Amino acid sequence: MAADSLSAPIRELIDRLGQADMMVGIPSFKNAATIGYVVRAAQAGLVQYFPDLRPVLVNADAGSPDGTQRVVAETEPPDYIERILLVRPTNRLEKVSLTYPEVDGVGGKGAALRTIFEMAAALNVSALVVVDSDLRSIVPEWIELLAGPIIKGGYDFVAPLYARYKYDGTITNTVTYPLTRALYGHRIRQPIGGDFGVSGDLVRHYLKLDTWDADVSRFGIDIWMTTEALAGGFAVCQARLGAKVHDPKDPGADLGPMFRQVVGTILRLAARSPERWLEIRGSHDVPAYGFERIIDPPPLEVNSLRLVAEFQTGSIGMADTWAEMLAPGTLETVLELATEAGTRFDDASRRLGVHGGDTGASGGSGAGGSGPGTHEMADSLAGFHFPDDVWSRVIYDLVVAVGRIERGTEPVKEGASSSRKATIDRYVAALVPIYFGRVASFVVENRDITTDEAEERVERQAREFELLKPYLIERWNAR
Ligand SMILES: Nc1nc2c(ncn2[C@@H]2O[C@H](COP(=O)(O)OP(=O)(O)OP(=O)(O)O)[C@@H](O)[C@H]2O)c(=O)[nH]1
Ligand SMILES: [Mg+2]
Repeated sequence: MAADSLSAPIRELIDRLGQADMMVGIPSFKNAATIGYVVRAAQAGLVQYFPDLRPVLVNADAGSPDGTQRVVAETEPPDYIERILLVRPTNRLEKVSLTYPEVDGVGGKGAALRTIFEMAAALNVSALVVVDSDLRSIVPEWIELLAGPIIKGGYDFVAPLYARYKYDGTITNTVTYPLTRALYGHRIRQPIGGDFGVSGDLVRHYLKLDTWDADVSRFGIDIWMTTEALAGGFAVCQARLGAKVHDPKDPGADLGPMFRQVVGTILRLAARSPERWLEIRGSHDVPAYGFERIIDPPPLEVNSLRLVAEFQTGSIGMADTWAEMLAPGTLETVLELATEAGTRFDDASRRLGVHGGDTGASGGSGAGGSGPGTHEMADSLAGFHFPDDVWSRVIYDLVVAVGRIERGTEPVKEGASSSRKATIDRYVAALVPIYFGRVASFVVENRDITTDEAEERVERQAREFELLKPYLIERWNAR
């Protein structure tokens, strides 16, 4: 990471606070509607579970125009704990809301977290808990679940474990979980969950790394934190948090940029440091803290028609890039699948009576009564199947392709590093429609099964990644 970039007001804040034992950090961008609840839960958790520590809550906001920071400033901790329990916190709970500076001209979730890391290091905290500001399902116990393993168990990194609806977390399910598991050998089910516990040691380690880039300043931050914790040999565990309920996103409509930032980051990290994964075979469980829960997370709408349509369109506009980044065998299969996606889209839209680019209500929801719903769309595409092994090869081909660019043998001419970055960005952008095809297949095949049963399909795919790791290694070494 580049040199410490704390602004004068943030320095003054640190001087005023002096020292803290534990920090809850909350990045935000236009979350006025939900952040008050998150702040109340975090404050209650700090008082209830860690009454003897010096706590501080830091909200790093993007300068949201919707009053997010005001909500944070005005949110008082609930008083029921002290009224009912004989708990008298030893120290006053400090709470600050600030506008974080950009990192090298880039703002985003990662830039917000970087300010949080710098403050945590400056205040010398032993544990930092970060939670998203759009959470509806956080309860005070999350603070204990994420910080307890650090403060009482000696762990350095606590990743979340939650029940998510079968169609939520598609970037996690299709890429970050199986790839992290196969590359580094740790079965961390939610490597980009957004809610983490980090030890003071690991925060200091993060601040010394030189792998921070523009994608990390945005949504690449979560996978960067997880990967660097694993690569640094830190003690890692998971915490069972129950359900993750947050602002829902339809993969086809909302997740393109996030996909590029997250997947760009995981690929770059893998390609830059092959010694971290070349020798690793198989995988092992990562211990989990917290009582198991039985919860049905609320459903999420997915427009699978749009997903197959974009897959097919991608095969036309991006065929040249696909040919550069995929192995010939993979390319051939992917092109066949994309053609099939187009045919199925045409059939399905005829049957459902939707035309051209109009694939139904925005977000795919049929709830408004306009256009087909999630299940109906998936049903109309019945039989569409993007196999696990093909998807694994696609991702492994990308690792190899990004490696070729990152460690390029061409002489470093002026601007070479920026043109390398542009090429990688182009590859990752061209992966998006293929990811859409893979997600469509997941939705279609799992439309009639429960979230628990769909979990078994995610595991099956993760095992396929492990099984095919020799394919990656062979191609990597053959370059
Ligand atoms: N400070 C800051 N925070 C951001 C920015 N973008 C997103 N965030 C915060 O990052 C957290 C996660 O963002 P979400 O948009 O909910 O993304 P997500 O939940 O990880 O994504 P999905 O699981 O795919 O839905 C939330 O607390 C956001 O407020 C940003 O530009 N600046
Ligand atoms: Mg969210």
